[in-house]
Amino acid sequence: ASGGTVAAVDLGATSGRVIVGHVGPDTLDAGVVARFPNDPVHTPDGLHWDVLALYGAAVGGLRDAFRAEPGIRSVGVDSWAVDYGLLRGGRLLGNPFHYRDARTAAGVEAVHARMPHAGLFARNGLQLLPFNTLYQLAAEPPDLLGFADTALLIPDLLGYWLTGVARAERTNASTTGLLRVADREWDDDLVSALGLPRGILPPLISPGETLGMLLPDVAVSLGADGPTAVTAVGSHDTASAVVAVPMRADAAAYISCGTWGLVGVEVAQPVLTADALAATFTNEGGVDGRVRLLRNVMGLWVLTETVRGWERADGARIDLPALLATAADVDAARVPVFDVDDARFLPPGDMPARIDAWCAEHGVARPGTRAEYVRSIVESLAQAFATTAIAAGRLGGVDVQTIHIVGGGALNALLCQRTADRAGLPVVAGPVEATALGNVLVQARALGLVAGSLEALRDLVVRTHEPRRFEPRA
Ligand code: LFR
Repeated sequence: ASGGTVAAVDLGATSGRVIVGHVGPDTLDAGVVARFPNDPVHTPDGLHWDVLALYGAAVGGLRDAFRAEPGIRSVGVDSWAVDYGLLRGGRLLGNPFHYRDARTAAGVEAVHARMPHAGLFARNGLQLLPFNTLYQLAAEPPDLLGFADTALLIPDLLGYWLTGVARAERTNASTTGLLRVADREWDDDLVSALGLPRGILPPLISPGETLGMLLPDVAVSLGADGPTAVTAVGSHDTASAVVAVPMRADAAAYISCGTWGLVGVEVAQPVLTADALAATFTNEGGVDGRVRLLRNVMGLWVLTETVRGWERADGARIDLPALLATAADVDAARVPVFDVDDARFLPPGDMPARIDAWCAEHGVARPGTRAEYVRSIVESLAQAFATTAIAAGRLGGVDVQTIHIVGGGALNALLCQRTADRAGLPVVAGPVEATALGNVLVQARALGLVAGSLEALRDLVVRTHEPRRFEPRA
């Protein structure tokens, strides 16, 4: 056979999609068959994901996929990282919390009282993000943790519902903070030092391994008429995205730009130096044991949350491309460049007011019009992207000659151009659906539809997806 078909479920923080991928030695295409919103829900106890709605929508999308392509032999699931469901006897014990929920602050304190961040970094290699799973678990009521028998990250939870097999996929498990950076196995000593129950952490599985076959009822409900596997992929969405960056890893930095801007380089070994710690970099687990040396930059969240607030105030939708076009006409020298990574921008809320407060504290004039706010956000993101991409190269020993931008941010021409300008380096934008393509590619390789290293997979992306290039301007 010269090609085959797989399905990918990709859940993002604002929307999810189901993709059908066709892969062969010279073919790689991914078509979105279903798109659905991911609307977090506020209840008095906090901010939650509606994980049953997400699973229902994923199943509905997979049904569409099987109807369109009866030949699908494998399904892979990826999502954002760190969040999890607790189960007992196979039953979900509550709605998973959203990582932007404020409850994690207490967890950070509790964990650092037992082990300061520098000690953690040496073991798990992670940037201090207050929502890393270990802090969330430390913020759970102890009786609830004691009652649970299993914790599953979001893609693992969906995989469990599809197959009945409970595993922790390694790239995503690396974001929990409980995996040793040295060998990517559960850090039993750390788990016990933090007083967390080791028994809730399931056995690990690596991308490319088979999680299991669809449960019979699920297969019937999806209309799958042949045996269909759920294949472990880089289930951390960023890990899948990095697979499909059409880069030469020894000469490029990447930005996976969606809700977050994940800015970094790919290296063979973790970088655990004092410099990396001070620069707040992370060493997340990549597909094929690669290391994603990157930093979480606040990303398009600041822009989308700003626009969401305006839409609520106006009671009407805003045309974002039109707004970006007016922002492109604003003189960049007139708008403030603020620190997008300031912790005040993490929770949902009034972004323009927070930008104003930041400007007041730093003695700079705040933006005036909506177009100026948008331009200020774009300039600030571009500055953070440029600085971080260059720092990533320095820390990782990569001679960065090109910056790749993949994900939804690749559609934002102003952001791509200003990142190129501020870095003094060319930006190569696309593919927009890198995460889905990375998910599809890892499944395809597991099925034998394509072969080789990540370099071979990236070469297929290069041959099938024309990027858009932005040269730096003075
Ligand atoms: C991007 C992402 C980031 C992770 C953040 C929270 O979608 O997965 O990599 O830090 O979401 O899970």
